[in-house]
Amino acid sequence: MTVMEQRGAYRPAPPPAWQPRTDPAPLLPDAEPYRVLGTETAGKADPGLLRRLYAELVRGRRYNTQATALTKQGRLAVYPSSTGQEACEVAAALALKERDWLFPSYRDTLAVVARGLDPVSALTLLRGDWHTGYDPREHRIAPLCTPLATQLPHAVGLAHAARLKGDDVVALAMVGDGGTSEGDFHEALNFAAVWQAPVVFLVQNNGFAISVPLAKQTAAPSLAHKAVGYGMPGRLVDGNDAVAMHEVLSEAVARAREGGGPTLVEAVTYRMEAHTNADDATRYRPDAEVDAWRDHDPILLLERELTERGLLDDDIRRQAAEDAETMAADLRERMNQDPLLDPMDLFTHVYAEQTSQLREQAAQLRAELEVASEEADASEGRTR
Ligand SMILES: Cc1ncc(C[n+]2csc(CCOP(=O)(O)OP(=O)(O)O)c2C)c(N)n1
Ligand SMILES: [Mg+2]
Repeated sequence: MTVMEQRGAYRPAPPPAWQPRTDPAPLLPDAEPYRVLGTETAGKADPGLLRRLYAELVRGRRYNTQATALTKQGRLAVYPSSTGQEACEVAAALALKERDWLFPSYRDTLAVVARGLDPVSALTLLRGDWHTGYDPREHRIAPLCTPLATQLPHAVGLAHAARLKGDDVVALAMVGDGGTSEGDFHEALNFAAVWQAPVVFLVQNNGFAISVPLAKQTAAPSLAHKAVGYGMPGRLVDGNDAVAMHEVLSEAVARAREGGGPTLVEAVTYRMEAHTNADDATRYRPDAEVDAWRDHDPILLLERELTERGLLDDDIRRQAAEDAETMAADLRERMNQDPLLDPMDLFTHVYAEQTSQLREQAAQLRAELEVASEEADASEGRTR
């Protein structure tokens, strides 16, 4: 008799009264994105924080326009602008303490700069260099990650390890709406919840994964709802409301630090520019949709609040604009210098010990570089 023929062998015993393992109700996100700006609670926000956020948003926007200009001048290979998403970027950086870790995606240059990294170093990878441009350990910022969502399990691993060692460290990992369809997203959230790791997952739902709109990405009620399936709280926030973002992320970081486990935060925002300078967004979305979001611009929302409370005068505006301009001028100037790159570095850190294939490829490149340099010498009349 086969196993399948043993009828009854697989028949489950009558179930005991079933109970959910966790009450899902407290994990559910709000029905509407959480907002502070434009509501009564905004009046309670600390003026110092509002001004700090304002200065950072203005600086961030200027960084985006400057970096985009550098792509046109051939100084940057590619730039994924976060214009329109500055509130998410800045809030992510400000919610963390120095000892915490940030795990950014390729779109999160602003978060990295707002955390204090040199604006030029933050562009090293996008400039076409092989390495990340900074020491992740020194700054506690993982490399800007191009493969979607692979930074998420790394963040969980780091946070879990820190907890095992007794280090009071939280990891905040950033990912896009498209990235939530990756297996790595699932694995990271599952491990984080099972281990109660001190991690905050920030999904910036900017409406698109290149040309794919959210409706074609998921049938979930919201991306924040996905949290419930893993057993962690989901928070739905207006991603253009810098104060709401700062509050929700700070709360999630504090909860993680106190041993309360991970949180999934979905920031509802909009990608105002194309996916990168190499993309033409007019081919897949109407201008009217983009224009509708201009009234909900993160800088505009904050300016309204500051003005209403008498916290924004011409001097403060001018000062923020001037600081942003100084940063942009410095970025422009330093990015206009040719970087000193040794193409042979490509092979240096791939493996601790080079494989025979790598040695072969390195030898081939060395020979090609030698020929190129001889030809350059010959054409300029130099003798060797
Ligand atoms: C594993 C993997 N698959 C595919 C890609 C190609 N790719 C680069 S960006 C992108 C869209 C990602 O969209 P989203 O996660 O919403 O982030 P956004 O660009 O909107 O910030 C895709 C599919 C990739 N980088 N990595
Ligand atoms: Mg997206």
